[in-house]
Amino acid sequence: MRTIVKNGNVITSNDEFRGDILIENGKITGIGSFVPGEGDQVIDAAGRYVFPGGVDQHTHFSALCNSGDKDTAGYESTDAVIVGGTTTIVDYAPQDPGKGLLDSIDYRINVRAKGKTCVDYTLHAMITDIMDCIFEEVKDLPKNGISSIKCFMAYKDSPLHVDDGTLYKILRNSRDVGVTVFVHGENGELIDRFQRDCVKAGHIEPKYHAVSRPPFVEGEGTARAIYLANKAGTPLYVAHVTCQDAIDEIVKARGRNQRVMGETCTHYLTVTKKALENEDFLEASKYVCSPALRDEAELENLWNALNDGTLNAIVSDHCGIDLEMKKQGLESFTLIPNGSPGAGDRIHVIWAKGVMTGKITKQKFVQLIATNPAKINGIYPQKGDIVIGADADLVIFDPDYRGEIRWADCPNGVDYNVYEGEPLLGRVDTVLLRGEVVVENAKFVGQYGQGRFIPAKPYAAAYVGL
Ligand code: DUC
Ligand code: ZN
Ligand code: ZN
Repeated sequence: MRTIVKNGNVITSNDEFRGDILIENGKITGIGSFVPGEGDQVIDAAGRYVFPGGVDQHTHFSALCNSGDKDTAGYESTDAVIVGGTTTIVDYAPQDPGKGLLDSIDYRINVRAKGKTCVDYTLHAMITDIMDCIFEEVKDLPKNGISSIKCFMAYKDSPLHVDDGTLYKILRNSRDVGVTVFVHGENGELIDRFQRDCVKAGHIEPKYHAVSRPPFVEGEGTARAIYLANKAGTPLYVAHVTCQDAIDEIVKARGRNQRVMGETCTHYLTVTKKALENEDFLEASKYVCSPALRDEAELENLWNALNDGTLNAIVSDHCGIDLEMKKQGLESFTLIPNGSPGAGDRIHVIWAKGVMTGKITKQKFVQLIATNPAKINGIYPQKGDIVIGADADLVIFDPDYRGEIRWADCPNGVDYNVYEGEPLLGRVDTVLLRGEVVVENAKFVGQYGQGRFIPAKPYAAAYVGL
C-alpha cells in the first residue's frame, strides 16, 4: 500500500514548500505532487506543517541515574516521546554491575528495551566502571552498531568518573575505529571542593547545586577534554554545553581546525537557575541537573552559539528521576540525583521558545532537533530529514493549536514535568514511524515494542568536518 501525506507545508533542513510526500514500504519514495490511486492511504496535512520526526541524541531511559538502586522511566515511557514528535532517540547505555560495555549494550537491547520501546533508537556506550576490558571493547563498538561513547569528567569518587588517563586512552582507541567520544566536561575536583565548602557552611539547599558548579568549572573541563582530544588526534563531542566559557573553548579549538562539536539542552535554553531558588525543596529539586542551570545571559549565549554553528544540536538529556528519588537530597543538595525529564517536550518547547520568538528559523529548528543529531550519530540519511530513501518518520504539526503543557495530558514515566504550564504555540498532531500512523490527535495509537534498534555507522559528522 502507498501512503500520501497531502498538501502539507513541508519543512526540511534547508527548504519549505507546499507539497505531498509519498511513502512506500515505510520509506519516503517521492516528494512533490501525487494523484492518489485506488487503495492509497491519504493523510490530509493541509494547513499544517510536516517535518521530519525528531532525533533526540541524549536520553537516559531505564537508567539508574547514579542514584543507587531504583530504576524509573523505562522504555515503555517512550510513548510520551513519540507523542512529542521525536521518533528516534540515542539513549545512553551505562555499564550494568560487573558487565563491560558490549554486554551492557546487548542487555539493554535484548532485555530492557525489547517489547517496550515506542521510538526507534540507537545507543551511546557509557563508562560507569573502568574495567580493563573497556579499552579493547571501544574498538568493537562499530561492529555492534554503536558509534559513540560517553565519558564523565565530573562526579569525582563515583563510578561515573573517568580520569584523564582513561579519557585519553579512550580517545586514542576511538580514533582508530571512528567512534565519537562525547564528554561531560565539568571538572570533578573543583565541584568536590565547592560542594564540601557549601555543606561546611550549612548551605545544603538545592540552590547551592548551581553555586558549587559555576560556569568556569565547565569551561575548564571542556578545555581539558579539547586539549586531550587534540593530542590524541581524535574529534570530540561536548555534551550538554550551558555557558559562554565552554562555547569559547569550542570556538578556539575550531579556530585551529580541531574537530569539536557540541550540543545544548532544552532546559539550558529556556530555564534559569532561579528555578533552583524555590523554597519548596521538591519544586527546586526537579531542576537539579548537571551542569547546573545558569543565569539569563547564558540563555542568549546559547541561542547565538546554535545560530552561528558552534553548537549543533538541541537535546533533552531526559532523566527519569521521580520525586521520591529526589528526596534523597533532603539533607544535602549533593545527594540529589542529577537530571530532569523532557524528551517528550523538547520539540514543543523549542518551537514555542525558539521558532515562534524568531530566535531560530524553521530550517534551523529541523537541523537542530533532527538532521544534525542523525548525522552526528551515524544514522543519517535513514533518519533526520525528509529525503528520498529515508525512513518515513514524519510529524504533522498544527501551528494554530493553543494550550499549555500538562503532565496529565501526556505522563512521561515520572511524576512531574519541568515544563508544566508552559505555553503550547502549536502542537504535534500526527506522527508516522516508518510510514505507520502511531500518534493521532496527539494520542499514542501505536504498539509498545514497535521501536527498532538502528545500527549507527562510525566516522560520523564529528569525523568528516564541521
Ligand atoms: N550528565 C548527563 O548527561 N545527564 C544527567 C546528569 C549528568 O551529569
Ligand atoms: Zn553528562
Ligand atoms: Zn545526560
